[in-house]
Order: sequence, then structure tokens, then C-alpha cells
Amino acid sequence: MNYYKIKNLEQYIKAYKKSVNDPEEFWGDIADKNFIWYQKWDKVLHNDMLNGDIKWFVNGKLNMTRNCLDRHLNKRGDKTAIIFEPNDPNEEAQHITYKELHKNVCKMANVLRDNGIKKGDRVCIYLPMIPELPIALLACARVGAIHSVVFAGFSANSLSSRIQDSDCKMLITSDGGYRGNKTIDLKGIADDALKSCPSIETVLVAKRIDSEIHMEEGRDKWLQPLMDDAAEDNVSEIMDAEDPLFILYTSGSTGKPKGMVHTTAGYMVFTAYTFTNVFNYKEDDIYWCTADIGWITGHSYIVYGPLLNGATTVLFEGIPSYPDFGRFWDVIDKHKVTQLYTAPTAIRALAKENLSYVESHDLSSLRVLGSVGEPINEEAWHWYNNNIGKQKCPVVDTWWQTENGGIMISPLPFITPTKPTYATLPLPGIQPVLMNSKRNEIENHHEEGSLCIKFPWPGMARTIWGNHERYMETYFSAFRGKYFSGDGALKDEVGYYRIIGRIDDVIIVSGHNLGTAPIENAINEHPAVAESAIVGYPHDIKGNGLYGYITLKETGEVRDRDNLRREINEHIANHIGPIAKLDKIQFVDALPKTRSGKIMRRILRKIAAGDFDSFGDISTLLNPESVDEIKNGRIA
Ligand code: 7RM
Repeated sequence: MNYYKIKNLEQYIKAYKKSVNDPEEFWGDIADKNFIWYQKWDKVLHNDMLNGDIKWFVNGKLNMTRNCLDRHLNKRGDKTAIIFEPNDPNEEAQHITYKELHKNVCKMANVLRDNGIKKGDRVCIYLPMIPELPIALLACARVGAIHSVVFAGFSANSLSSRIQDSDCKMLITSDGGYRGNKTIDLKGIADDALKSCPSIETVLVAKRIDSEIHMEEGRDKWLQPLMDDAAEDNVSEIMDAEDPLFILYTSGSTGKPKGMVHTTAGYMVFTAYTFTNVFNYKEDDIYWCTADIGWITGHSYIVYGPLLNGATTVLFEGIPSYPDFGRFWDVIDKHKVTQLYTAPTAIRALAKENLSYVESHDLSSLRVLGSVGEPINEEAWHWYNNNIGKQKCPVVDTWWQTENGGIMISPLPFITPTKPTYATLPLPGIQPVLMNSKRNEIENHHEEGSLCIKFPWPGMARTIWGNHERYMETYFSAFRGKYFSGDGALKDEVGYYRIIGRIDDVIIVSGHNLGTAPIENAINEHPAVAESAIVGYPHDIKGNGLYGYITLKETGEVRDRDNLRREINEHIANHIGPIAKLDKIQFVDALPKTRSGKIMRRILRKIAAGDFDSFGDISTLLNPESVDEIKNGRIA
């Protein structure tokens, strides 16, 4: 293990060059030296970006769980694989060793087989952050079933449409879940969803909150008794390198969610490689990623990446604000966490609170800090660096997407420099390129363009479940032969990447293409502005008008709203051009955001258009109450 660890700048440069000059040898070598295979591949890469037909480790045979578990048993059998930190700090944490995890995964794999699950079947997993969740993922991988995890904050509607889209045969859920001082009725929501999911034959129910729930005769089974009775021996299924490992749904800018399909070998190699390098992983580390396994970050950097490396990974059931805003710092102190990987939205929320929440805990175990999910603003970066890392822990601003499988652009701690608001350099194997609107590669420094990747990498999603055309259309049609990320970025004078934000949110105003991100960035430069979101709305003359939702900084100073509107528009006119001036500006208390901190533009677009009927699913919002406030204050 760890033949693939980059130890210094020279090695990074060497690895990067090799990965570009001879990608097959580069990845083939990593795959060969760090994993166990039933059978090696015939060819490292089948590369047809024009048709979106990518295969890695062609004809290789393996099982993911043998790489995550079995092979660690000799050396690390008694090492903790998972530290489960419950929602309630007074409930004892669980330390699950590699041996125990292996045993439980084998048992659950047998339960799945006994309940009719075979290689290739889809299993939906709708669980809170409890040990059964990673065990369920791994049990699926062991028997060759394709898992589709649906975040336990999603509504019945979202759950059922995801189950339907991939024809899941089984659902694994729980009686409920804890979230701060609330409980969530997961089984009730699942029952609702299943009214329109005829493909589901069996529901396995884990017990977490001991609530009274309905058990459907002939369909629903308690998981624990089945686990108790299950055999401990399980022979893992032999999987092809390109057999799907999982489907994970990600929202598109329009239409229904896309079921991104990740396959076995490439995803394994890529998550393991990026984990060890981006987090400067060492054998005795206690690594904590605060994401939910319901998102890609949790799949890749709570479960697969860490376990492939034989690491100890923290599974946190709770939220940052419970029982108080010191919970993260308490968990770090308690378990002596060495790496913290979290999102800017959490950092900003915690930075607002009194510093005494931080200062009352010993954070000296920390070595590396990570950020993911959205651009991290300079203020939040410095707060994180100064108060959490005490300027001793490199802050890795990691750029990547559900579609990518793993981290694409990021500093490497202690090896390459960090720079606030920059994700900096591509990892070896990743070939980013910035494209301008004429579809040419941008050579100039500080010129914004579309962030594309011009060569395949092992972790890339291979298709959208049941809809390869949409995959082609979304990712491979804007720039011929290149993967288009949908993000805008620029490069500084030394080649560091700065991610600006989504650019697929383009609005055509009087025939001009306007990206919302650059306008928002301009608005945010106004000293009174905290955050902004721009959407288009139907306009008689211009085709589309621009509607801005703006939150203001809490300075206590009362400002004349009309004056502010004038100043903001003047600023936009100066920075982008008069064409980008906003037609309507609504000051709001908060923007509707998903739990990973992304603004839900879909809702803002509807409100701007005066269409209050169908907001679609707002159950994934962090702050659903913001919607009514915005609706009531709409500018007609
Ligand atoms: C991992 C994840 C993907 C989108 C992506 C970006 C944004 C993520 C960063 C970032 C700036 C970052 N997957 N994004 N990380 N923007 N800097 N470090 O979040 O599929 O849920 O989202 O998130 O816009 O396209 S995701």
C-alpha cells in the first residue's frame, strides 16, 4: 500500500508529467501496486471522449470490499475502521474494528442474498448516518448489487422518483433518525414513497429511534434479527472493472435528477489515490469528513477512499449546532481528529458564533483542513486557517463534482502551496483546460472561461442511468471531445485555478448571454452586500429581465433601500456593463439553500416569474422557511 503517495514537490511534478505523457502506464502502475484483483486488465484505458465511451482497466476482475476490508484483516484487523459519533454526545461512541466491519458486511451481504438480491440488482438505501449505512453500501458492493443512496433529508417524492428511475428491488431504511433535538420519521416517509414504487419487493428496517412504525406484512423486515441469524462467511462476487458500483442522483439545472453511474475499478483507484494524497494520510490518523453519505463527498471520502487505505474514518450522526455550536470542536478534541473535511457553508455558520466555542477545545491533533462544495470566500478561508488550523494546518480547497467521483483540483498539504479562494493545481491524472465562448483554449492569465477536462480519469461517471443521450448532451456536447464541468474558472499567473461558480445558469438578455455568477460576484463586492442570487424572468422587451435577490451584511446601519439599489446597479454597470443591470432587486433575509450550501435557483426563478404553484421538492432545503418570506416580498 501507499506506493502512490506523493512525498514532495519534485514527485508531484514528476507524477503529473508522467500522468499526461503516459496515462495508461501511470494509472496502470497505481492500480497494479495498490489493490488486489481476481484478474488483471487487458488494457488500462479505452478512450473515446467523442462518444462518451470510457472504460478503465478493461476486463479486470475484482471486488471492492476485498480491497476495503478483507485485505486489511491480517495487518489491521483490530484497528478501528469506523468511529461512530452519535447525535447525542452523551451516547457512547462506537469503535468498529476492521474485523467487526468485515463480519457485519459479510452478514448483511448474506441477508441481501437470502432476500433475493443478485449481481446487478439495484438497492435503494435511505438511512441516517448510523453504522448500518456504510455497512449497507459495502454489503451491496460485496454481492455486486448497485447501491443508490438517497439522502435521508429528501422527501417521499424525491425518494420515490429515484427508486422508480432505477427500478430498485429493495429499500434499506430505518424506523427514524436523530437530527439535533428532533427526530425524523424515515419509515413514514418511505411508506409514502413506496405507494408508487411497485419494483420494491423487500424493505429492510434498521432500528434507531425505537418509534412505533407500520410494518407492511410480506414486505417489511427488521434488519437486526436477520443479521443475528446470518452466517459470517461470505464469498464476494467477482465483478468486472466496469460493472456499476453505484448510482447517485444529482440535480440538474432543469428537469429530473440525473442518476450518475460510477463503475467499480476506476472509482476504487481514483478515490483511494486522491484520499491518501489530498489529506496527507498517515496510518495512525483519525480522519473526519462531516458530509452525509447521501452525497458524493460521503461516498468517496467517508466510506470508500478511507477504507481502501485502511484508515480510521469518523461517522458523525449529528449537526454542527447541537447541543451547541461547539460540537465540531468537541468531536475533534474527543477523538483527536487529524483531518477535518467540511463545507464553506458550515465554516461560515460556525464563524458567526462566539470564538469561545472554539477556544474551549483542544484542536492540536489537527494536521490538515479541507473544504468542498462551493467556492470558499476569503473571509471564511482565513477564519478556518487562523482559528481552527492555528495557521499550522494547510487548508485544501478541493474542487470536484458528483460526476467526477473524486477530487480533481486541490493543493497537496505540505507539498504544493495554498492560496485563499484558489483550488490551485490539478491532481496527477487530471488535465483541466479553460475554454472561451469561441470554443478556443484560453491562454491568458486571469481570463475567465468554462472549466473542461480534456482527458479521461478513472473516477469519472460513465453514463446517466438509463439515459446516455442526456449524459452526452450535458457533459460532452458543449466542447467537442472534452468533458464540460458547468463551472467557470480562471488561472492566475502561476497556473493556479480559481473556481468562480456555475456558468450553466446563463440568461439571455436582449440577445446577450449573461452568466449569473459574474454578476453576483460584482454585486457581492458592494460593501453592504452579504450574498446575492440572480435569476432571469420573462420580460416583454428584453426577452429576459434580471431579478436579484440580495442579503445584506448585519452592520446595524440603516440604509435607504432605493439608494442601495442605485449603487448596486451602478457597480454592475461599471464592472460588467449596463446590460447586466438588474431590473428588480429584492432584499431578503436569507436565500434558499440546500444542505450543502447551494442556492436553489429553481425556486427563485419561479418566484421571480410570479409562479407560486409548483416549487417542486423543497424538502432538501436547509431553510425552507426562507421561501415564504421571499414569496411575500416579491417585486411585481
Ligand atoms: C463535491 C461536490 C459540484 C459543484 C461544482 C462546483 C461546486 C464543489 C468546490 C466548488 C468551488 C470548490 N459535488 N464546488 N467544490 N466550487 N470550489 N472547492 O460538491 O456534485 O454536489 O457539486 O459544487 O460548482 O460543480 S456536487
